[in-house]
This record gives sequence, C-alpha cells and structure tokens, in this order.
Amino acid sequence: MGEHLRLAALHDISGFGRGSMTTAIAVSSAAGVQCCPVVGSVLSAHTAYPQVTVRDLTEDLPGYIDSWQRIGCDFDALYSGYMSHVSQGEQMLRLLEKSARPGCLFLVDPVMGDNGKAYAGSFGAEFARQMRDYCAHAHIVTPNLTEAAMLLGKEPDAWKREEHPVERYLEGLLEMGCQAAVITGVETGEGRIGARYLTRDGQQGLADCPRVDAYFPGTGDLFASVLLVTLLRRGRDRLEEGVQMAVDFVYRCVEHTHKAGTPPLNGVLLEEMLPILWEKLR
Ligand code: PXL
Repeated sequence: MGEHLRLAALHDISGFGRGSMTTAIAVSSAAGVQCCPVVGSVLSAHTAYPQVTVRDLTEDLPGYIDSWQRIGCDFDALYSGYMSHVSQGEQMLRLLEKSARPGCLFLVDPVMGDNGKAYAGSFGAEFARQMRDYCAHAHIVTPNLTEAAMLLGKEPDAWKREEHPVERYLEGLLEMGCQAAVITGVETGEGRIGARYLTRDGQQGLADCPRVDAYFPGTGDLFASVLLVTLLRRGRDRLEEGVQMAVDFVYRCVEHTHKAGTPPLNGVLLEEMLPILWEKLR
C-alpha cells in the first residue's frame, strides 16, 4: 500500500438535496481518497429548491488557504465545482502553485447551469467569461452542454439550435487551454445519454447508458467526483476508464433512485450505492 491519496475540493455545502461538497466527500471516502474541503458557501439546500439561505464565504478563503500553506498541506488533486463567486477559483490556483504534489491533477467542473438555463445566482455572461480564464489552468474540465455553451460565450441554450454542437464545443473547450474536455448530458443515440471527451493529444471517445426519464440535481457533481477518484486510483491517463466509470455509476444511482420513487429534488440515493465504488476502486 503506501499511497495515501489526498485531494482539495472547492464546492458549496448544501445542507439538503445532495450534491456538491457532500457528494465529493462521500465519493472520495468510498474510493479511499481523503477529501479536504474548501467551503466556498453554505446553503440550506441546493438552488433548485424554491427558497434557500446562502452564506458566501469568499472573504474567508484567502486566510484559510494561507493557513493550509503554513501547515504544509499538499495534494494529489485539486477539484472545484460550484462557486458562489468566481474569484474563489484564485484560491485553487494558489494551491496549484504551492501545494501540488508531483503529478497533481486539476479538475474544474464549471458549474453554471443545466438544461439550457443558468442556475439561480450570479451565473451571467461575465461570470462565464471569468470561468473560462480559470478553466485555462485546468487539466480536465467537465461541463454539461449548457455550461460548455456558456464557456464559449454563447447563450445557455445555444446547443439546442445547433447541429452537432458537441464536437465543436469539445474543440472550443481545448482552445481555452485545458488538457482534456469532457461534456456530459450528451444524447448519444435514441434513448441514450452519456459523456464525450477529447484530449489535447487527440484521444477521443464516449461512454453512454440508457436515458432515465427523470431529472435529479447533483448528478454533474457525482459524475465529476467519480471521474476524478477513478483517475487517482487507476492512473491519471486513464480518461476513458474514468469517464466510463462515472457514466456507469451515475446511471446506476439514477436508475435505483427512479425505481425507489423518492422526490427528485432530494437527489440520487448515493449512500445506498457507495459500496459499489468501494468494491471497484479499493
Ligand atoms: O449541482 C450543482 C450545484 C451545486 N451547488 C449548488 C447548486 C447546484 C445546482 O443547482 O444549486 C448550491
């Protein structure tokens, strides 16, 4: 054994509804990876609920990261998702510069919207432009189609009116400067959905699964978290395996939850599925 993997994750904590930090911690722990949280905001629930409280912690983050750097924390991966303020990403760049272990992976999930709409909050064109600059530093980005359109300066629903947007968006994302781009929520055939990827050195591919007729918030966070821990566990260059593992696991969670019939806003029944990750990745 000997390899004790550790990542730093910047997300919000949403108290109810599953997703973001609670998902990142659960998935990392099940995969045997320590997750050190950088909490950018605290919400009573994710913003798909009609009424939530929000505490933004952007101002606290510089001191928090200073403290980590004085202690001498270092990481095998850096991971960011939902940011209540786009400047929060600067703290991840400080970690990248000073607290990265050799081969440290930097994954950015540019959380801004879904289904052709920006999420409630500050996710306008200026946020998207700054997110684009931030993504230039990432090794891997994992937008859905809505977020990919926003990163490329388009309307959140532009992909609905374009022919074959995925191929062009993947190339556009690599032009931002990242090493690899994965677009999620892509229709891959009649009744099928999945993710497509493209890397700077020309690898490309897809993983897909049957589409389940239901929408569960937080599945993008689940996808990115599973992808990242798979790469840490199996090898940083095993993108195909990581994307496949993430699609399969999200599908199993969605299918299980759909059958269980719990309220979709509560998210997928992740706790009941974690043993699968434990089995596969330990
Ligand atoms: O799943 C992405 C996400 C993360 N965090 C918060 C959210 C959402 C999506 O709605 O509201 C607070």
